[in-house]
Amino acid sequence: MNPENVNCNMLAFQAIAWFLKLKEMFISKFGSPPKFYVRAPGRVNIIGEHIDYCGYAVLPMAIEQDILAAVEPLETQVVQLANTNPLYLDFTANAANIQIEKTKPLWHNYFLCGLKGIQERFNLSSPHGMNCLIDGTIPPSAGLSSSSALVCCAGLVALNVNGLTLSKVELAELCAKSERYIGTEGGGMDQSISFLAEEGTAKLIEFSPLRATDVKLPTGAVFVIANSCVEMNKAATSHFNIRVMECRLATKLIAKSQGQDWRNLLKLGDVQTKLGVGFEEMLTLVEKILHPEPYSREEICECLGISLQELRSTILSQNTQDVCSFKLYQRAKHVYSEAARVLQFKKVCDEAPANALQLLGALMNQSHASCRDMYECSCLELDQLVDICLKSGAIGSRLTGAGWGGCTVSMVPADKLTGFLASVRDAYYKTDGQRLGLPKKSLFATNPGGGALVFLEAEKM
Ligand code: ADP
Ligand code: NG1
Repeated sequence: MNPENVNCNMLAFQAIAWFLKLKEMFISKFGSPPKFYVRAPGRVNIIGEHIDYCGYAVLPMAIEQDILAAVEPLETQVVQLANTNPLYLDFTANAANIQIEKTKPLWHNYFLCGLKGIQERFNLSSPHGMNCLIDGTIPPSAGLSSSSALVCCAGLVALNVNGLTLSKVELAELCAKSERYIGTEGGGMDQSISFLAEEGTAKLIEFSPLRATDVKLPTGAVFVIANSCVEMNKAATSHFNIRVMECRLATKLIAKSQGQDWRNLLKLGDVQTKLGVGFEEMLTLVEKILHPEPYSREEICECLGISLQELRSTILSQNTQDVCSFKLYQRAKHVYSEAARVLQFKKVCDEAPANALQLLGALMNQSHASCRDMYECSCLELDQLVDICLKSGAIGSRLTGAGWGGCTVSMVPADKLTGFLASVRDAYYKTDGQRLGLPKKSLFATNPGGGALVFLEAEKM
């Protein structure tokens, strides 16, 4: 038996032990065994940050860490939710009357988003209830999409509890839409990769229509995730939605200046499509039309010829109603340059030239600089961690996910991995008492994992 087989068997053994533990917990909680299980993975975005909601392609891969649900459908409409993590308290709801809390949402609200999405899609008047126990290994609020994995898991649970079917693409679109019930105006990358991922390959995810294309990552390099240990909950703050609104406003100002139907355009990608020009032309337009100084609400209203009341009611989201100034130039510069970098990254992966690692690393580094300086979605700890990763041997390193905390992703030559991990551990984790216990879970190499799955009690082993 070669070491690879031993590793495989170890993993299978760990998975079986994990399921047995979950099943035992389920029985002690609900008094009967689960009928089926659902898993939905988290993801790491390799490049393409904060551009999915502008309509542009992104390049993520699923990770091994996931959200797992053990489920027993009920004939009644009672939904009983429990979690293996005692920090996430039990919750009971009526499937026919789902209420989602938006400000500082508790965990069960993400689950309810998935349920509500399925119910609305099929217009279910008497949806089935369920007993459901959730377990999760994705670090929360760390930019690895724990919230979307939970929403996707819930969507797939609700689909099966009600005996319905949908394609993976339909599920991804539905879950992207339903996560917005929580209040964040995300773009769909996380839910798409959670459903469309395939083991062994990263994906280029394109929108409208949604599609996923394999991207063969370069041989000779390993992608390493490092958690800055700074948590950032998107739904509990307005940072994320402010960026979405800034992009929306930039879209409208650029569109209006070009004589386009600005009232019906929401995404920076839409205005580019309308104008039919390339990224360079869009960047030149940004220079020409927008100014680097922040825009006040009054100036925006004047440019668009609308009242403050109209700005608030027709353009701004609920949690950005009182924002007074918006940076449009910087955000648009980031979006158009980042969207171009994603396509360049894919091209280098496809063509695999001799200097592929250098080219890809440079794109990742440019992406981080743009997130930090133009999009302002980094933070001190993330910048410090990126620096440490580069000094420890990474060829490219950047924040991944929404930012303002969370994780970095670094591309490291395979033969330097051991030294890299030791060096980052010493420089970032061992220097801080609070991070000291975390390096094992917070610093790890990752491979492209598979997408969401349902398996019946009898199939799981
Ligand atoms: P992320 O970047 O990981 O998606 P968010 O801040 O958007 O971060 O969402 C994190 C929230 O998702 C947590 O506060 C919690 O409510 C929910 N969540 C994450 N993991 C779990 C889990 N294992 N069980 C229950 N809820 C979870
Ligand atoms: P995370 O990292 O899961 O908070 C968020 C959005 C994505 C995308 C990224 C930034 C949601 C559910 N997810 O991801 O759509 O915009 O930020 O690239 O809103």
